[in-house]
Amino acid sequence: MLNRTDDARMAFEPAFLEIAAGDTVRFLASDRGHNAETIDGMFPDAASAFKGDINEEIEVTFDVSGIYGIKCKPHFTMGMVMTIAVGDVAEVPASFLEGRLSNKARNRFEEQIASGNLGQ
Ligand SMILES: [Cu+2]
Repeated sequence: MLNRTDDARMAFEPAFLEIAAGDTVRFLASDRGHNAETIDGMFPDAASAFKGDINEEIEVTFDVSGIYGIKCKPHFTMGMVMTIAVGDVAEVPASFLEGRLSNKARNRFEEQIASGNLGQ
């Protein structure tokens, strides 16, 4: 969770992560004023939502394969989002980007999906 990366303001780094089912991700509060939480409708049905507090470093174990959209709540509309692909994600479900998203968040998700070569 960063105020600035090499090419973005208010961003997660990395913005896209591919992990195996059962892996644990630690969200680092490298800069202050950010959090990490799931976005409703953007994670597998069988998985549970999670929500870190502002400035909280959380560890999340991803047991359910699929694709997850993560946001920083205060900077969501500014596009502070990341994508985590858990297990073998052959394709991003059509519903992934169907929810209400700001243009910046949508653009970043599209970039993240493209960087992962997941197809859509
Ligand atoms: Cu933030």
